[in-house]
Amino acid sequence: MSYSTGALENSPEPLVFDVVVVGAGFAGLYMLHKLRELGFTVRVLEAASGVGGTWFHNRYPGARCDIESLDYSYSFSEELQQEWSWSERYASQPEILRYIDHVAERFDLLRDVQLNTVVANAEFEEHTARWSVTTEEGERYSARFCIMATGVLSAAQVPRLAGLEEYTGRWYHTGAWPHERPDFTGMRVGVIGTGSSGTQLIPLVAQQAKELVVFQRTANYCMPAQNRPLDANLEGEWKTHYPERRAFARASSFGHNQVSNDKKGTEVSPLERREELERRWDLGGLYMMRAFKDIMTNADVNREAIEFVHEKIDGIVNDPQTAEALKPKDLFIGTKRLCSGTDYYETFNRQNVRLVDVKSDPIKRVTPTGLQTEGETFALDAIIFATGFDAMTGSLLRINPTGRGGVKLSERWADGPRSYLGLSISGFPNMFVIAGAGSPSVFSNMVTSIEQHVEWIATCLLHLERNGAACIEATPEAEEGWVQHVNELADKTLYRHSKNTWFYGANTPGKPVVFMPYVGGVGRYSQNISSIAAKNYEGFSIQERVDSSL
Ligand code: NA7
Repeated sequence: MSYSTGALENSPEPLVFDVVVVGAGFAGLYMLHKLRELGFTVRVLEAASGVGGTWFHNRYPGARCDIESLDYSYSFSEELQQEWSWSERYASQPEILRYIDHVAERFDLLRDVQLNTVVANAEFEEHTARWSVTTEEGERYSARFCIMATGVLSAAQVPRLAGLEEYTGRWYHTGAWPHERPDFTGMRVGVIGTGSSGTQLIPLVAQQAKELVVFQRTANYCMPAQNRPLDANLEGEWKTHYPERRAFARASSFGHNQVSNDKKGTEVSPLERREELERRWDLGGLYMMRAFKDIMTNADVNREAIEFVHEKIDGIVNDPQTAEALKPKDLFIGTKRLCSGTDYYETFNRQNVRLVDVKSDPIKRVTPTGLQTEGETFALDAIIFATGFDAMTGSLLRINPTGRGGVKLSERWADGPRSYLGLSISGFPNMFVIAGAGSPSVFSNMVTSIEQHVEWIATCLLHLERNGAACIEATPEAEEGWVQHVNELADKTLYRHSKNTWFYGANTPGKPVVFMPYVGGVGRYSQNISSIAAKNYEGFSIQERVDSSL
């Protein structure tokens, strides 16, 4: 292995590493740990002033994971999982960030993480077969491998609303929330967006604000999270059986231990279906997605779940007109990311909360003192954009790496993201993407999928080193085959009927509408990538090293 040492920090020469990792969230930190263990020199470049990625930035009130905390945690260290205790069934953002900070400290990761460093450019130099990475400050890095741990929900999107520059109140985006927590007490607040972030935030802001106006374009299904303090017996049981629990998650469809019903909705009686839906509502959060084996493939079964949730909304929300507006229309349940919240629908019974349907009365502009729809003007002291992200590809395209032949990723992806296994892109040798488009990613427990990718990439890099290889690159044919496979799987589901979602990139103006995640399941995906590695990296071309000094 060529152990290159970093050059002096102030040198005009590029700093030299085996690997540059972009991003210090769950993915980048574990990648660093794993590669360092194997003897590679690594530098992690992170734009933020702290580690944590998505969990560093999404500090809005109510921000919480929708996967149970015992599952949503690293499995790579038995000591770590034994010593850490979660306080709630679903961890809040501050607790997850404390956990990530703890991991960074415990494994002495920070010494190889460079914070406050925005990557401006990443370019593959064909003559050296190395990546040249440049930061906004003009620092240069040279590395054999460039690993993009840039996150899938990291590129926050504020809609381009006329008049926003002249707005005299305070405005925020949930995905770039300030560290000093804003206090909305006594204020008139507008929230735009009713996805996962909006539905988590709205009940808490409603408790503070004098008036809260929720601007809803598309109603979404919000399941009660049924969050509660973590049961000590449950934690004990998990800690005794962590290896089995983790193995189960890795072989499962979604990368966690949530129990899926292996019966199809069509196999059971209407009464049993109703009981199962009720049970899933009580289990809370994403459990509804696993109510029946065919809930995401059979329209009738899905519709029954929709009717069930509509009835729940009617039962909770006092004002029939508001209840009606909160019911998603023409949207199969789960095809837009299901929300998991606490007291979301109940919040609309408060006297200080009003729902405005901006599909029928669209937002026209921001005024200096509030917001104007086609039909009404709202005075607002603060506006919160819970308007989501340029998901899955946004953070990578903002860097817009350059591959072979000077081709930019934005050119390569002009018709939508294409990759082999969601890990590698043809024409971009020695570059890997963690949890990228084309992998289970957002359709899974992200930590499970991240660990799977990190371990696969680490094994691959070791393989290349041991075999004296200079470059690995997905072949165009393998990439084409994988893209087709990802699309074929998605086309068998109800997702194809709801293309107006971030899964398809439809929430980002100008983005090609292409289904991005792999829906085949974490276990199946894992078998795929392992067998590809075992077959000497089938679908990749591996080039010998010509000059051993490279
Ligand atoms: P989402 O799920 O993309 O939700 C964004 C919301 O903002 C959604 O309701 C959008 O309505 C709405 N939106 C976006 N732009 C506008 C404009 N211009 N006007 C009105 N409403 C708008 O983002 P989240 O942050 O809530 O969640 C992202 C993921 O993070 C989530 O799925 C979890 O995996 C964690 P639309 O539906 O587009 O009509």
